[in-house]
Amino acid sequence: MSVVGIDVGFQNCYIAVARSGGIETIANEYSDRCTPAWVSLASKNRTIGNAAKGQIITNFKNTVHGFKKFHGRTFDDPYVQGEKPKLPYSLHKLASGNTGIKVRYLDEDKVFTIEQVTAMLLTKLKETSESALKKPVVDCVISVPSFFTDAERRSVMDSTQIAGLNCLRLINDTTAVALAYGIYKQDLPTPEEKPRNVVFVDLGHSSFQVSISAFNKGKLKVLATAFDPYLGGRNFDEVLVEHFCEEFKTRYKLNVRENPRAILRLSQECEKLKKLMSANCSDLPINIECFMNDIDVTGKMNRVQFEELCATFLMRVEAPLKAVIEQSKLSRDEIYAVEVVGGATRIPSIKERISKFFGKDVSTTLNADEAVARGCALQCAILSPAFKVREFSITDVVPFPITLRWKSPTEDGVGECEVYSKNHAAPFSKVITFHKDEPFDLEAFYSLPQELPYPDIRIGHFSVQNVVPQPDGDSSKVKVKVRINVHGIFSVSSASLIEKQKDEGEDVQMDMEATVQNEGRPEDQTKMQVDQEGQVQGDQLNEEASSCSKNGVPGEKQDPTSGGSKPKVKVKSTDLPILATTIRQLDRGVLNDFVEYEGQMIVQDKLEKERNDAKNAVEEYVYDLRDKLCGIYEKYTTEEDSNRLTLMLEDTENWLYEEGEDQAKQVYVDKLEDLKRFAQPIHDRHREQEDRPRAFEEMGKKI
Ligand code: ATP
Ligand code: K
Ligand code: MG
Repeated sequence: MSVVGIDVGFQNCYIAVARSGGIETIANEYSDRCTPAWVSLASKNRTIGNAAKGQIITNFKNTVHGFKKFHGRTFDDPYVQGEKPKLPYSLHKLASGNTGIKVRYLDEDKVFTIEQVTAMLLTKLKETSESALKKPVVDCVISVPSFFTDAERRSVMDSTQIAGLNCLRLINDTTAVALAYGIYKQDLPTPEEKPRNVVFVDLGHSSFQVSISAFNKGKLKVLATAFDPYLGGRNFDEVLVEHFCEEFKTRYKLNVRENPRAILRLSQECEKLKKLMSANCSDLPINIECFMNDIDVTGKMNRVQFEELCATFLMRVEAPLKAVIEQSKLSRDEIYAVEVVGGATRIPSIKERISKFFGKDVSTTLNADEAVARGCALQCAILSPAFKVREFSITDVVPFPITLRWKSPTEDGVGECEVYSKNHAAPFSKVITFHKDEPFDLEAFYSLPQELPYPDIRIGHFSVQNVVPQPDGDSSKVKVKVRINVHGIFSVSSASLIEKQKDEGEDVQMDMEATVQNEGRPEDQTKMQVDQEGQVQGDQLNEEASSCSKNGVPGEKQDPTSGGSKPKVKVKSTDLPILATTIRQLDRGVLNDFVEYEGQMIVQDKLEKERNDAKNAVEEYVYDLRDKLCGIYEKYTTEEDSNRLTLMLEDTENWLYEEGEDQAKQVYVDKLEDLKRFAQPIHDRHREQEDRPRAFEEMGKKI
């Protein structure tokens, strides 16, 4: 069983794994611990991560990045529409209304869903983990922004499945950081003492997240989260790009906006400049050679100018800080520390603002880039029976309040109940009691549209089926269980019909196991496994009877078993099927096709890699042999042979650039064999000579 934590960032991904020595962040094949969230599609294969980023200038139309926030969003979503003109690749409206990505792949026009694109990235991260751990990786924990809605989380879960991963938990970025902070702390207050309250701030490339967690020995409880889903390092890059576009227009008469390649190069340079400005106050240069129309451009900027240009974005830092402290109901002097992570918190002005707001220096004790991944790996280790780790329980929160609505015989025709308030503990199950005499529908939606990061408030539609009246004609009591699972995803997880029966003495055990006809969602399986094994310590999977039905539907009966004097009634409970339709959800059949297709693409990439390796082997052999012919092999070959071989090498080299450029693997293998066969006698003669003096030496020693 693998223990792997993955931080899938908008720009940068990190992987942490558990090995015998503890949790460590691992490097990819470029010895880089950061794998860029880039995927490049081409006529023969895909390249993912560092190599994909290298394709941006040459293959920009098919090199996909900045896609993380297309999860769970429709093509018409204002954010998606706002991004569209800024992207070098094309977006496409899928039949479902969801956002697709249109590229050329294997010389065909292809539209990939966002789930597939993220799955490609996950495939790469999976492979990187596998080569580090030297074993197959399936189980993992993956981070998502705390403000991700159900649709976004379900979409990410689908990606994990396409990539062949079993995600044990989707954990919120700032919660992962809190875990990485708390688990090794030896001096946390005991459970009886007042908790230690710590603020966690994560400013990444695309978003800003803040949370406050209360720590006691062995546990953390998130008190509140707040965010600006649209504030991140990229905003600062964009301001710089805008500035230099204007400047280059006046100074060089260049219309940079019209040239996607130029924009991409300028963005890269602006990001570098931004980072340099975090460490320097003085004027810093930006130089790009042959920028457009063979013109070299230069410019400069200093930190003061930068802060002026970015003032509106810098100002946005405060609102989430304010929101989080208000929601936590703590005063600022009850905050023990403010821990900052995420690349963009390195901007001095951001740190200053955070520190000014809380009236204390910010702490940077955690690794700003790797803390999220480490937290994910720690959570995975806690969930894994294969790994011993200190017990640590995590209680997270619900970011957006959730309401259930149903038809009711009241005046306005609807009953409504807010089942999860903002910052309600999660994961969490509740049981709601209804009194119904026929099947009924429950509509789940987010109660506060203004808080959501996108306009669609719907979560899903749940039909509770097979509801019948009691034999005496009364309506039946229906217990509906709703829950927010470990991934932070809402569902109506089960329902049962409670039948009154004549008193026969004893109470019948209530059977709470219901069938959910929702095509076996993977997270349910995971969750169940987690429940059974009792691995999630203190994850509040409590049942809590809600008084919704009483308040929401006047005239409905009180629960007969909840009265003061217990009436002698025997109850029988029957599971009711639930038909669930969650919005923007990939069809399960389609998902299975994607799993298969991802497998095919992996094979294709592997074959292409082997083909390239075979080609490279020919090329290397040519260079190597040519060197040797004028060097160590010179003595062992006749001039005639040497000339023939040199000619052969020259031919092969030319061939590699011409018709040999793009051949099947076997063609290269055969070519290499031909060369080797011809050169073998020379090689052998050289070996023989080399070995002879050594043999004499050996003999000499013996004598
Ligand atoms: P998100 O969390 O939004 O999904 P991410 O996790 O990919 O994104 P990070 O890796 O935390 O983002 O941060 C990347 C951002 O941090 C980029 O905008 C990058 O330019 C910025 N950044 C990194 N180092 C510095 C620095 N020294 N000064 C300023 N900005 C920096
Ligand atoms: K990251
Ligand atoms: Mg991040």
